[in-house]
Amino acid sequence: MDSDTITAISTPLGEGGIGIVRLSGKDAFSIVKKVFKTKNKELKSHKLIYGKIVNPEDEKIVDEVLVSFMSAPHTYTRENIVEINCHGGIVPLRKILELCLKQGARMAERGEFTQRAFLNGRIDLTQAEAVMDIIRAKTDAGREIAVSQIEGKLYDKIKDIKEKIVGLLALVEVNLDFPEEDIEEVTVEKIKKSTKEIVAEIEEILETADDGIIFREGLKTTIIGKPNVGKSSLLNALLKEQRAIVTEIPGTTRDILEEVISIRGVPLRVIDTAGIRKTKDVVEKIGVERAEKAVRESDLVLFIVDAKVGIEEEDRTIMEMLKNKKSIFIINKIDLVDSEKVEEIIKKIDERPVIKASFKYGSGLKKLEESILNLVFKGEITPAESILINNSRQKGSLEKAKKNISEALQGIEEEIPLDLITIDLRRGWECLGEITGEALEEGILNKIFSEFCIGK
Ligand SMILES: Nc1nc2c(ncn2[C@@H]2O[C@H](COP(=O)(O)OP(=O)(O)OP(=O)(O)O)[C@@H](O)[C@H]2O)c(=O)[nH]1
Ligand SMILES: [Mg+2]
Repeated sequence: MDSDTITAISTPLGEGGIGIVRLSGKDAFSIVKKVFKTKNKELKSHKLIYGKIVNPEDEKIVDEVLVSFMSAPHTYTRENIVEINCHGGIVPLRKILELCLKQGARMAERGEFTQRAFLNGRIDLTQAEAVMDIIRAKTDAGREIAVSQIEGKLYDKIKDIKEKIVGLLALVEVNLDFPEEDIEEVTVEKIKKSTKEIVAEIEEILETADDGIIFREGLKTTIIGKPNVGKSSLLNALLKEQRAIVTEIPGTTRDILEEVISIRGVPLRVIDTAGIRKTKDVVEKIGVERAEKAVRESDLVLFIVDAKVGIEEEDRTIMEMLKNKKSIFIINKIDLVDSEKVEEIIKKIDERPVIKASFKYGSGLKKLEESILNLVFKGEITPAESILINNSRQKGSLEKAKKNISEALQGIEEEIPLDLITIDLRRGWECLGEITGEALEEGILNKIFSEFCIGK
């Protein structure tokens, strides 16, 4: 356990009513006492105390503040914590941070406060990850899943499965110690049954994992098409604001533009791209390359053609790009043509959902939203309360656990000696420990926490 005292500015840098400098560690109190002047005789724990931060070198007042001293262990990190509430400007915050550093604190790494909460055993890794998920939640459903993880819903479930595996291992031991015929038959049946149950329980959690990941990370959705078909008009219509520049000049959008929207609580990271065409213009060319890259990396593609122009050479190239992608085909500007022309275009495309739209006038949006949800959730959005897992790391470890325990099950069915089966069971147990963080190496843990924000 690190015993030094860390500090950081915990509020976003910018102008705000209040800004907070936070410290955690055994010297947090003594460091702040050197720079904090108050008329209060007693610095009661978990109370806000009014006073001033004063530079000990020149006795000048830095800012008027409210300070809370929080004694271990009932704190976020389980260490002594001090939070200095000053005025929310970059200069006072930096000055106070600097004073704390001069008095012996060390600059905190990203996520280091939460990492200490984890290392000191106050929370497990799923709860630590959920802290960041709340901060970064894109929709209310995403927040709800994170809150249930902070409450320990996933942790409890994993702990429960791990205990069942321990029970299983004990059963196997009994069988190995008393190998008389009759006991063996009974216990082998029992072992088989509970191994099956464990695999089923893991499968059940995995079922909603992909939906959980979408709620946390957002569905990466790229709008693509030739220049001038109405891509930016679609982005604006989804956002209900004039975010992207729309003009009648083909090649208006030069770079990719990303915005988050929510469709019935499902966050979509919608990317507007430069129109795909062969071009000699250097800037536009880079834009086209970025558009192609965005398509490769996206979960869903919205492919637009102009009803008046129909399908051309470039559209076929795009369709080729979309072969193994979830995509929706959109015929836009239907206000400019008659329905026969639209039907003609539909005949020329392969199967995929088709939407007829006129984004300039807001029509086709409802159908498009439905079509997106159908494609991603097969019609039914998983309710947030039934989702336990919401990130790829957790999913990966759970899949490994499932694989090991399924191998154990197969071994039992093939009547492989039971002592060999315990190896797979133990491995499965370890994979579950990766989810809660007990069985992870320091390097991996550091990497996870380095993705947190500063001051958390
Ligand atoms: N009539 C009609 N015009 C539309 C519709 N949607 C977009 N437009 C017009 O088509 C032109 C191009 O629209 P944009 O949204 O800028 O098209 P884009 O695909 O983003 O174009 P680039 O950025 O150049 O690739 C603008 O003049 C829009 O007003 C529509 O549904 N009907
Ligand atoms: Mg555009």
